[in-house]
Amino acid sequence: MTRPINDTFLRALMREPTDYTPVWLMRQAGRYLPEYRATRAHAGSFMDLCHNAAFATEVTLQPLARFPLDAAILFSDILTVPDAMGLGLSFAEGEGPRFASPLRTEAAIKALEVPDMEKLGYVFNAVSEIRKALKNKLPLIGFSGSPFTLACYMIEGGGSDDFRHIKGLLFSRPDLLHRILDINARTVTEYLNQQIEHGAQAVMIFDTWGGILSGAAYREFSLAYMRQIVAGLKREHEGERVPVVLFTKGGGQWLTEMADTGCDALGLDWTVDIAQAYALVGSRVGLQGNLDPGALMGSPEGVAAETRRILDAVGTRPGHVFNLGHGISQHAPHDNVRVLVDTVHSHSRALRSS
Ligand code: 1CP
Repeated sequence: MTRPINDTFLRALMREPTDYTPVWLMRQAGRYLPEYRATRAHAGSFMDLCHNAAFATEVTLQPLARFPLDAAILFSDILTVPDAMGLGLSFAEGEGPRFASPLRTEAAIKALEVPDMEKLGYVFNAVSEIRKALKNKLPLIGFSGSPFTLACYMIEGGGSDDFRHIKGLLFSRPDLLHRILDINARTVTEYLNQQIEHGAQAVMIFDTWGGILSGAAYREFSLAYMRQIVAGLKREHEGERVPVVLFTKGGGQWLTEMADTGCDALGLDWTVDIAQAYALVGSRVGLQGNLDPGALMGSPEGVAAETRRILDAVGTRPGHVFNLGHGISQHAPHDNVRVLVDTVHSHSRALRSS
């Protein structure tokens, strides 16, 4: 009913045949684009961009105006969720995110609650505005952080090199970490369902830090809660399937278990051999990835060769969405991004016709 005119991305996630391999890039709207830096300078802080639906829409559309990408992703951040829980998010200039009130005491953890979704109303407004602006040309991806990845920021109070606070809690008071994760999982389920209600046509769960865990801890503290979310998501909206993509950076060892959660597709980081991933789970889920983002720092010829290598490994099997293995660097040259997108489209068409 409301299928986008270009539905290649949705079809590939569902492992349906496509004329070519669709492509989008994690963090495709961001600082590598001069037009993003201009809007950001005009809007003020990064969160000012997120709070204002007009700015969020403008920034979401910028990479699509420049490159023939096959999907749009909501411009927002995973940290909107702990901000709505009252942890006090700020972005210091030139530094990463900071929380004024990280979860460091039992009392703070016991006081944590699922926030009123009205506090995240600005995100849902942005979803509605972006859908309108896309005029059904391309599908819109909604997203959230995983319960564990959100907990990393909530407990550490920002980015971390060693994750010592969350690991300390995990190995001394796992009951308290489970309380946080349960609240995060219930919040993320509602948050993603609201994004779907407002028009997100696929959703992705970013588990950026699940890969810092042992296999046993990953199953207990990250995967179990993503499984709970997948089970609670609205999988159909306006008569169309809404695919769910799970991405654990560093999760290459756990692809089979990730596929068992009932998700539709898995994101792969660049350390995974995509042909092996196909052999393991490619008959059950779509696969999204997995160019090393560092390849964009090389020559255009190198970008094209590395892109073709991944496409050749997949061949003509359905179910592949091309992406980077993690977010694009702010230093990536746009000419290389163009070569990447054009090579995905031309080489995947050539493979299908040979
Ligand atoms: O203008 C600026 O300075 C802000 C830079 C920036 C941007 C462009 C941040 C701060 N967030 C974003 C947008 C963003 N974040 C998107 C937008 C959609 C897109 O175009 O893809 C998405 C999907 C995210 C998700 C996100 N934020 C993740 C998960 C994915 C990943 O990259 O691993 C994580 C871990 C964050 C936290 C975050 N937000 C921003 C920064 C610099 C960070 C990393 C902090 C750290 O750990 O050091």
